[in-house]
Amino acid sequence: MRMRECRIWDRERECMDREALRALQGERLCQTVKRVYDNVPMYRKRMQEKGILPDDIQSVEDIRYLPFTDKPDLRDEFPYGLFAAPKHDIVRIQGSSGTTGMPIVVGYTQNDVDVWTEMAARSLTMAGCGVDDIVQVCYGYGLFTGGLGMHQGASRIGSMVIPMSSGNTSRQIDILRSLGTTVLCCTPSYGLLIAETILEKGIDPKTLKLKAGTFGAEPWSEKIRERIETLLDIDALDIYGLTEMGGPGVSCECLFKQGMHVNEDHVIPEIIDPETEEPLPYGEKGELVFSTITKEGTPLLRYRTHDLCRLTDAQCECGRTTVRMDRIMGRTDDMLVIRGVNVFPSQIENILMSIPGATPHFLLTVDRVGPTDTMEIQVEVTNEIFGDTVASLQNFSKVIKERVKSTLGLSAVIKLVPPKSIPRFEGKARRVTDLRKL
Ligand code: DLL
Repeated sequence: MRMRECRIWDRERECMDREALRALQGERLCQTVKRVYDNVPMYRKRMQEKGILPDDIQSVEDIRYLPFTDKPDLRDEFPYGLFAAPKHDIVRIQGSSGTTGMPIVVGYTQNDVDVWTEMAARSLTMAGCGVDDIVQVCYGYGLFTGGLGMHQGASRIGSMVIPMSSGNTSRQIDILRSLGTTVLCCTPSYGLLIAETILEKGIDPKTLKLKAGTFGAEPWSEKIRERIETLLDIDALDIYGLTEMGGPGVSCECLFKQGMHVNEDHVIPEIIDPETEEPLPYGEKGELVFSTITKEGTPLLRYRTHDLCRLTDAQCECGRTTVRMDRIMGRTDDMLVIRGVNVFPSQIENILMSIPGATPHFLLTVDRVGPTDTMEIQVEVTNEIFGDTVASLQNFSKVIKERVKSTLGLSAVIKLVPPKSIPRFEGKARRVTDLRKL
């Protein structure tokens, strides 16, 4: 840590006595269970199938009796099936990729937006952010929660916000220099690209005002942290979140960098064995599961994130009492995070199936060139397409490229390959090669 004051946004909540916190969680969990039982047919049915009534849930320990929720549930109930508040109380929709082409969406009441804003404000405060800071938000603004989430959090603190959104690195750097940005918010790979471009441009980082960055939305490593911190002379902190839980700020690192503090007064984290679904004790690696306990719009019980992680309740030196989570160690499913965008191989299959002449046989190679993720898709095409002129083939790959771009928001190199050239799999198809070394 660069000898800076360790600020806390909401001392009363973030440093709460753990017994009192457990009691508060229990109370809020009971309210949430009642809310979903009364308002969400899927939860009522699942609880009835398990033979549980809302009154059977009395404390946070009883969470283990509740049913799980998973991404396909959000897709099956798309768009409004899981809403637990009347539509006229919903003031915001955010969303992300589902496992097929269909996005998942969650609804926020004004209170949900406020809670999410508080969580982001807490996170930025962990990075030392205050009213005098200038926060450059280079996450995308839109259905993705990164841009708006960090924007709202910084505004709540009273910092000066620069809503840059992602892309156009040269312009990002011009703004960062000329406006004197002190806190950067983006994916770690974009943070690294900005840092390396600053160096390439011959700018001395010491002449910049930057002091910290909160980087998240994709996995990264201590090596990348060290590189960003060294190149920019800042504190680089990990921030975690997911659309289904509200967005960025579900947890974030403080300046001690010993894991991300989970905002346990709003979500209850659990680690389960992904196979047996049994809860695991603190310290053991397993799948991270969250229950929302203050959400009104789309409350979710025991949501399986498919992120592999570990929790600890050891006291942190910063004074916060909340449970901390390790860096995300991998996934239990095939979801990839490419340039901060969640990508399921099944989405690519769906795209290809929708283009006559393309087949569902493809191989996806993800790599990292410098700090930037690259994506190449080899697509097997039919005889008719493959026998066509070079110009037609170029045109055909352009169609696929554009469809990938418009569906995933990502550019890919498309390589067309002859019929039957891509291996067929008898077991689980292995369509993805991830060459990135984090
Ligand atoms: O990525 C929200 C976010 C925005 C978090 C900005 C942090 C900063 P989704 O698009 O729904 O939401 O993706 C959620 O991204 O389940 C993880 O697999 C991955 N992820 C998010 N943060 C981290 C992180 C946003 N710090 C999915 N480390 C999650 C590793 C992360 N993976």
